[in-house]
Amino acid sequence: MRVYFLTRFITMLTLSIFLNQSYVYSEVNSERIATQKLPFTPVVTPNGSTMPWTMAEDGAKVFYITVGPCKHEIAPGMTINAWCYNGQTPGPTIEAIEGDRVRIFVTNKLPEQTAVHWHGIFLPNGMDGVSGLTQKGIQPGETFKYEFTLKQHGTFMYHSHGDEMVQMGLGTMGFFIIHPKKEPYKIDRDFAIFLNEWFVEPGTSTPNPNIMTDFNIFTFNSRAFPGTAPLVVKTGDRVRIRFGNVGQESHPIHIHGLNFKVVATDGGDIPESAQFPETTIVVFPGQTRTIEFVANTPGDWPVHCHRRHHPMNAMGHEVPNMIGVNQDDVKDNVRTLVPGYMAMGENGMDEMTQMNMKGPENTLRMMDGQGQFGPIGMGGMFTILKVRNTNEELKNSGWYKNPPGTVAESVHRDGEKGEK
Ligand SMILES: [Cu+2]
Repeated sequence: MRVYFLTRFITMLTLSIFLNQSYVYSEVNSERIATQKLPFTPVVTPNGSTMPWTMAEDGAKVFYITVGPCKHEIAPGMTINAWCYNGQTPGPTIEAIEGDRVRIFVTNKLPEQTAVHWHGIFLPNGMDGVSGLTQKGIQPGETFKYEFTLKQHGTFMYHSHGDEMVQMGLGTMGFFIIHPKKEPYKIDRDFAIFLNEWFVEPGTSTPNPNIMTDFNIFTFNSRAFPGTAPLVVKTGDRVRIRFGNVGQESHPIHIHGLNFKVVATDGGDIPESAQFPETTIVVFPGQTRTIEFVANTPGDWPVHCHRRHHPMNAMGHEVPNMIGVNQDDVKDNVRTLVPGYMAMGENGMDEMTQMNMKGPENTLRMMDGQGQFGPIGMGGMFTILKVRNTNEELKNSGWYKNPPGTVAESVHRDGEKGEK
């Protein structure tokens, strides 16, 4: 039976205001959003959106995907020419329920052929979305129909399978989440985060997909800090985060202040007896990893990739190592040619953050973001898990108000406070 409720839309709208995210329903207007009484907690794709669907007469859930070029903001101050699903990278998250029949129309507005692969999903071979092998390529201007019944649950992905280097390298990826018919336990907050890396020559705006190893922009849902939306949860919430990766690199994602369990991969659920506590989960290309934890301790906790260059923005790879090198003489000599020249890197790169140095056009500073105690000195794959005690605090998700006496501070060596 067809059931249309506005609840889902209102929930998404509330969440979007809550997390300062924009939800774009490009193909279907809000009155046509088809929802049903949800047997699950809806997934939030920070900085992204959920794909709307309609129900066909025969009960199939119908989704429309248009793949084509789009402008995408990595963070304020940097916009790239990407290839997107429904105008977004990652594409809107598809959510369905085990047992659903899905019918997905894919229209190609790229300048070359494509196909969409449904990563990890059990389906008839001809629906697998590999151009040339399992279907004809979708030519520019053509629309193809995919249709299959969902026989499993978990965190899966959709991405192009045809000129992958260019198409995925420019952003064609998205989550395909299948909820079980009945959740074994309630999850309070459910987030989905795509990991990716790009190479954008400083001063330009089109990612270079030919790059094999030397990337310079690292993103959560195609956004770099300080452009990443925070994950806002309430103390005691049972939180799920789903990570996906179809990039070139592996990303060890670390969360401060808590430990979590890896509960599922794109291969299925991990039995409870095989789960173990972790603080970092490595997500390799072609994998999804789903973690769960209870947010026990209020605060502003970093969530970031632990590769040292990945919570950073564009940096020059030809920067010489000047750590510990006295550059006073160099500085004076260069100043005769370039007035006001400053020698950098002698004491680390943090001074770049402190001095608010400006780089080339359309290029993010290497590290950025201002916290309540000063510059945060991060970029790239970095966001903040904001755990709050009360609904009031959740609404005004500013900086965490630390209880008096619980913040590290400057003291005398003998332990007394004050000027040293
Ligand atoms: Cu990384």
